[in-house]
Amino acid sequence: MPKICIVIPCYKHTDRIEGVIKSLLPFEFPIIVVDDGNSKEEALELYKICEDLKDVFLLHHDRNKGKGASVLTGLLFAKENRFTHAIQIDADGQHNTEDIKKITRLINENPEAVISGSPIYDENAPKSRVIGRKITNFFVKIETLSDEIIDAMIGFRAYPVEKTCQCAKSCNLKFGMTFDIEILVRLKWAGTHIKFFETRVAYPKDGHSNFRLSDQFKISYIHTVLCTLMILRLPFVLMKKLFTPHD
Ligand SMILES: Nc1nc2c(ncn2[C@@H]2O[C@H](COP(=O)(O)OP(=O)(O)OP(=O)(O)O)[C@@H](O)[C@H]2O)c(=O)[nH]1
Ligand SMILES: [Mg+2]
Repeated sequence: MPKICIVIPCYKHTDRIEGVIKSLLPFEFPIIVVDDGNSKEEALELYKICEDLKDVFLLHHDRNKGKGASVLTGLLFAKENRFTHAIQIDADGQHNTEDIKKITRLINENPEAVISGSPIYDENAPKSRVIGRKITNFFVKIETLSDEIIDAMIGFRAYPVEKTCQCAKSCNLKFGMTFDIEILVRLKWAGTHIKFFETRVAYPKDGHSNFRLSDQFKISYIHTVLCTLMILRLPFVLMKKLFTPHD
């Protein structure tokens, strides 16, 4: 029986996270909020939001470490507390929390898999981000030699905790905005299946994004690394394909 929790990385989204947490409470999953080195005022705000809520845990980074590091802090806490699955969701209210029901069903049906959103954007989604995602998803198909991964960037997904912590530990992962892409590719390389569900992603006009142009460069770098590793892995992948008996 899966034991599920929710992980919310939070940096500069204290104005939005309360609504996200409130909409998640009815699902009765413990919620782990990671304060990623926010300012004192924002950290205090987060503390006030979380303090009286049952089963809401607030973890701190003493400095800003990046989205991936925040997710991993949440995952390690989930592991220590024997959760089998952690649902990652952004703090900025862009994701449709109602879809937690779909995720829960998919976790129960596929306990070994990663369950990931396949985004349906609203009309406000910046063109640059939509195109950037398409490029990333194209490279991910090459890196994994598969079309199983429909979207590698969404921050709304469920991880099998043990396997994901092990995968993150065994490779020298980057922990910023490239984490979502890299962990998915590496989990796929490790033989993990990834199941997708369609989910709306909203871009409210007054929303705040931490995504910077520098993140786009870091994403290009991570694809260079992953493509190179793919080429190095290629002989082993082909050998495995050749020598695995088919029925
Ligand atoms: N960018 C960024 N986000 C962080 C960091 N630490 C935690 N986060 C959280 O990671 C999530 C994603 O951040 P966003 O800035 O919304 O990035 P995004 O959703 O990929 O980008 P948009 O599609 O433009 O919203 C949010 O919950 C942030 O609060 C950090 O150092 N940088
Ligand atoms: Mg966002």
